[in-house]
Amino acid sequence: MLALTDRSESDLAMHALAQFCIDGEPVAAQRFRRGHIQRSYVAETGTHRYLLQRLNDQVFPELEALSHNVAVVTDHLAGKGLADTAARPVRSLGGGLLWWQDPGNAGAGVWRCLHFVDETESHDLCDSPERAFAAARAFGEFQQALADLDPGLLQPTLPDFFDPIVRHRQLETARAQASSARLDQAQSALGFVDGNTALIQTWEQLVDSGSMPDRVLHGDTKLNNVLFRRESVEAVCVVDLDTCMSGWSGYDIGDLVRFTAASAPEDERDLSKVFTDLDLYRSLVAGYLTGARFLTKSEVQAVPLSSQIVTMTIGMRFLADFLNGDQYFAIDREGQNLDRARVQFRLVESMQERVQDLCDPLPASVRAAARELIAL
Ligand code: GN1
Ligand code: MG
Repeated sequence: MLALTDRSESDLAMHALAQFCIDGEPVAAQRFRRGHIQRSYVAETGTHRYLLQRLNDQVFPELEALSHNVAVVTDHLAGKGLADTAARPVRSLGGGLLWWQDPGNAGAGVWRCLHFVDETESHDLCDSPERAFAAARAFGEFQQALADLDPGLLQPTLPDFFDPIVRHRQLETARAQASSARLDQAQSALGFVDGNTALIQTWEQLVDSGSMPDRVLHGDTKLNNVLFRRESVEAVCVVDLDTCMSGWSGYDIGDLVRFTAASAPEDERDLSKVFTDLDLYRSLVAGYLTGARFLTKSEVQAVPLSSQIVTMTIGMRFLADFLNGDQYFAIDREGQNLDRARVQFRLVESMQERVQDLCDPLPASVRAAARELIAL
């Protein structure tokens, strides 16, 4: 028998699986490459499959708060008979917590277990307007189901996570501390941010106007956080509740547009391939408004602005991380975070080129106000 510290991480995943309320005995686990933050494994017993995640406690030092938020959200869904709207967490043995840590071996990590949703697949690129519609409706319905949940019940696990002003400030700090080699490489990306601070100010004015209520957000509405029935455009459920927190509803639709209407992968190197696809955008807006029926007029009219500001914000986060030496987002190659940032800025530019078209899919009653908002 190997000492825990000698085990490979997939053995640790199997060991961790046995600490949760599962059906059967763990028999195998293998790495499942998804996301930039947590490390995931698919682990099986003879009869069931589970998703085991080794939690990144650098990013989420408040594990109780993270677990609390997931429990509040999934319990709320279950209370409405909607437990299958999101991937279901499995409680640990004894403690009933949604995570487990070996008390005798802190180096073996902190683990979480979820039911694996069989016969599904995820997509990194959107292949049709139908898929865009289905993904957006799934996230809209998720928000709808949580619209009567008091956002104050969720803890701010990642303070200021969605705030473009704070993200801009963090980028400036990273710029001030970066090596000259990285600064040189990042020059044009930084120039884009410097030339677009008006966008951040517009967002600030909107929030200051007090018209944006606090909502429970999913907070990471990428297309690949929706599971689709295999070889179909049927959305089965949403996954990754790590960033469920209180925030501005526009964040979720904005992130959805950023990722799902993009013509190319998040880290595409050839920027000539990158643009925001307006057909996909139209389907996203239609799907989202079909699902999220609670939205006020002010929130709906902010959709085009949200799409730009969230894309800009995540671009600033990638860029800050590149300048900081890639400490936050996992990378497979040098320069990947800079490429990710450049793609986001190219997407913002592409939205700005067609800025009035972004208002067309909105209901006629808010179109004029939406145009005014982006013209600010
Ligand atoms: C991270 O790890 P993943 O892919 O679930 C990040 C999101 C970013 C996203 C960009 C906790 O999500 O905020 O939008 O990368 N999650 C966290 O792809 O920072
Ligand atoms: Mg995530």
